[in-house]
This record gives sequence, C-alpha cells and structure tokens, in this order.
Amino acid sequence: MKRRVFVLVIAIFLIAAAALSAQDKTYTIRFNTVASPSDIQVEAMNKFAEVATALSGGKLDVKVFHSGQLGDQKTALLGVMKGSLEMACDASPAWLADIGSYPEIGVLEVAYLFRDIDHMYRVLNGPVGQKYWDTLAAKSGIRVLDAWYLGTRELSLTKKAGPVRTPADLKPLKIRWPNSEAWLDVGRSLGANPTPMGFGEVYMALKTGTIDGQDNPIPTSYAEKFLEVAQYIVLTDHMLGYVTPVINEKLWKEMPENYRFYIKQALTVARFYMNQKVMEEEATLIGKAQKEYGIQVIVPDKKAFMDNAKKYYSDPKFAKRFGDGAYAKIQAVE
Ligand code: KDO
Repeated sequence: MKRRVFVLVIAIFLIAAAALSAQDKTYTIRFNTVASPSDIQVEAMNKFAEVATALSGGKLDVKVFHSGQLGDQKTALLGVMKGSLEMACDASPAWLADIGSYPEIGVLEVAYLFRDIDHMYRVLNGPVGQKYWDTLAAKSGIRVLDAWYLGTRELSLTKKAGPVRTPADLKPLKIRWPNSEAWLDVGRSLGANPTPMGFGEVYMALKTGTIDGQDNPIPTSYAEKFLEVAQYIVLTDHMLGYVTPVINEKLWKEMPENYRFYIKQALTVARFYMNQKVMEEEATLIGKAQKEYGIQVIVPDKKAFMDNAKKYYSDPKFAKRFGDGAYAKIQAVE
C-alpha cells in the first residue's frame, strides 16, 4: 500500500513538473516563406511574430524567414511534417494533397471553386474545412492553423506570348504553374499545357523567355517583379488564392493551451492585416502596373475558361480522387 502511494506521489510530481516546464519553456518558432520582403505575406508574417511574442511575454520567439531561406514550398512542408521546421506559410491544399499523401484535400483548390471570398471563408473556417485540417494532421503531422487571402489568381504573360482570350489561346504557350500534381491540374483545367517550376525561378524564366507566363494574384506578381517582365495581365479570375500557415502537429499538441491560444490570436490579427492590404492592392496595382510597365489588361472570355475547367474536373478520376460528392458539399455551403 505504502509503495503504491509513493509511486502515485512521484507520478503526480513528474506530471506537474512537466506541465510547469512546458509553461516555462521558450519556444523558438521558425516561420518560412518563399515570398520576398516586398510581399504583403512577409509583412503579415512579421505582424504574427510581433503579436505572438508580445502576447506570450517573449516565450513564443517567432523568427520569420523570407525568400525561401529555409527551403521552397515542398522542402519547408516536408520539414514541418518531420518536425525539423516549426512553421511554414506557403502551404495550401494543392501542395498538401501531394506532400500530406492526402489527395482528397486537393478539392479545396480547384479552379473556380469558390463563389466569393465569403463562401471561401465559410468553407475553410467552417466544419467542412476543419474536417480536412484534422484528417490532414492525423495523416501527415502537418496542422493547418488559418487561411490568409493571397488574392485572385490571374495570368500574366510576356510580350512574346501575345494576348490570350480563350483556353485555345493558352494551349501553345509555356505557362508556369507550381510544382505539384494538383497545381498542374489547375493549369490543365484552363486549357494550358503547364510547365512546373519553383517560385524562385519564375522571374528569371520570364525575363529570359524560358516561359511565356505564370499565374499568381496581382499583389504577388507585382511584389515579386513578375509584372516588370510581363506585357499582359489576363483577368481569368480562375482562383481565390490563399495560404494556410501550418505548424508541426507534435509541437502544437505539446504546447501549453495558452500558447496555442496566443498563436491563434496572432494569426487572426495577421489575417485581417493581410486580407485588407491584399484587397486594397488588388484595387490599385493594375493601374500602377499599366503606368509603370505599360502592361495591357485583357478581359478574356471568362465563361469559356469556366466551362473548360468544369469539363476538365468532371472526369470521373476526380470524383474518385476527391471522394464522391466532395465538390458538391463545398458548393452547398451557404
Ligand atoms: C506559387 O508558387 O505560385 C504560389 O502562389 C503557390 C501558393 O500555394 C503559395 O505557396 C505561394 O506561391 C507562396 O506563398 C508565395 O506567395
């Protein structure tokens, strides 16, 4: 009996000591992105770092790494998965489908999926999104914490490419898409024959003519100087772009509850900061790019692109990949 009580007391003591030491511990969180310092995304990450550090009295020591200093999207996500990197900002379902070995999640990033930004947030921050994030965390060890609006994805093309108005115009061109299968499907769904390429190589490839164009939201294309080497912006509006900041699941679970709360709070502050700035820039940068770089803006046959995408994704292989009714479930979110 005495021995049992002794063991119990020791166990309680050890648990309390572990809880106290987790409370006391300083967590260094390296937060990586491929975006450059002129990109709003990096500003938002700095905002997150500032708020998380202040809320935790310095116990959450967030360090932001830009321009892919700790790796490109794939390397960083693999790092978060294994725990060799704490957080990455460049995640989104089209990457996670491949890296998290979770093809079903790719449905959250197909062309012309969301009706508008409200629909997007009701899906991503509602029960439908939460189910995907929880399954992903259980499968891969990557925990999605939030969704930040990156802007509406549009094409930007070089002079050599010439103007594009229909899916057929895209076919002969070399247009860069991010290097994952779900991303390449977005390109194919628009009628392109996409060229996979890392984010860091896009500027030079546009400049030297290795590629004829790329797709990204206007604030990204402007900040990364892609528009400096482009001639046309084609307003296909093919996707509401967003990034989902992620953390290593084991680290997330190990953190004291109040630190998790501070992280969520700080991400929300950064999200509002980013979303407002992105929307403002979407309204002003087209005019700026026209003035600065002589960019021509093309309003294409959007319906033709939408129809093309609809037909592309109606292939039964996608119902199989995403799960029967998954697309309809997202559309049904009011
Ligand atoms: C890109 O590589 O084009 C892309 O826009 C893909 C997104 O998922 C995201 O990774 C983004 O890059 C980066 O966050 C840079 O904005």
